[in-house]
Amino acid sequence: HMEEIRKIIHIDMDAFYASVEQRDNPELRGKPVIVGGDPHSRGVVATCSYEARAYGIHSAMPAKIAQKRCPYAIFVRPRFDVYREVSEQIRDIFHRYTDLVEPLSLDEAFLDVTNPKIPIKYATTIAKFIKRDILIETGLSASAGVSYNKFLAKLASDLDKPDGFYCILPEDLEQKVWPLSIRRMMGVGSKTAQMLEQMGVDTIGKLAHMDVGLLEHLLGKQGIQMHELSNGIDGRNVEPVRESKSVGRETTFPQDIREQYLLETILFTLADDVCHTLRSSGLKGRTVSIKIRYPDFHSITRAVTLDSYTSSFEPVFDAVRSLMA
Ligand code: TTP
Repeated sequence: HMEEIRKIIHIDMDAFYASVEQRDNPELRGKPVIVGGDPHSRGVVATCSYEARAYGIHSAMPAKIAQKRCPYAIFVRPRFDVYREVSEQIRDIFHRYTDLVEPLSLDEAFLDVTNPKIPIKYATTIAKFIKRDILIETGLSASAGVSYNKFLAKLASDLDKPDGFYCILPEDLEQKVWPLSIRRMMGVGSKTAQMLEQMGVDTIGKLAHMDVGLLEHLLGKQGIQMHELSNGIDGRNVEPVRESKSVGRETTFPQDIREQYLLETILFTLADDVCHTLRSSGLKGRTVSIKIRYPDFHSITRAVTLDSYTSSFEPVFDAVRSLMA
């Protein structure tokens, strides 16, 4: 029998942290605002206002570089409590329309409105209601993407930012999606993108027309999935309660640390913290990974999968230590 066509909405707040700061402090409105760490030490940009983006500033950029690009930018520290509050407000709004809500982060969620709580015929109408509710109740703007699967809904919410509204129907794939850069695809990292671009595959459309066997040969299972996504096929459901997949801790030092024993001491504390969290939440994990960031801000990760699930310090720290070595 034919599968019912689903109606999926993806909502993403615009320049989330920065918009909250501009909302709460009128002096910041209309100005380049950077939320994040200190440019005089090793702060990183969490996000920035659209005014700051005009200078080429973006998330994860060292604050020092951001300040060079825009000396008049205003730096503010994040206020996570306020962001969490707004996050709860928007989640309450989502739940007026459906309980099939899958939050991806504080400011972003998928909604399945195939059978909404309120009898509204069009998903596009619901998306507009949600945007309106968010604006009236939080004073903030969001972008909405509407489509028939998660991949396309998320893609859509990004195509008309800020205050965006974009809908992709099955018949729109060729015209609206295929001309887009493969870099817009979720799950395509810059290395994969580079490799594909070198083969001349720079758009989602070209990816859709690639031989799936070749893609599998190049990228394994991920290649098959990318081929499906680019052809508008994505069976993933909106999953209302997401179990946490990982527990982690990280820290940034005020000065570079190179001495292995010092790094081990710090990893010891971080690993101990992680194991405490695991135990107090009744969780266990099997894959241990570490991330190291170098003075030039490039980072590497290494992971190992243990034979069994654990929340005990010893096997975790053993793994951490050999990964660092
Ligand atoms: P995003 O939704 O990725 O970005 P954004 O809301 O700031 O801007 P856009 O309008 O382009 O969607 O991230 C949401 C929040 O998460 C962001 O406001 C700050 C935080 N964040 C970080 O702290 N570090 C990061 O590297 C990123 C990408 C986001």
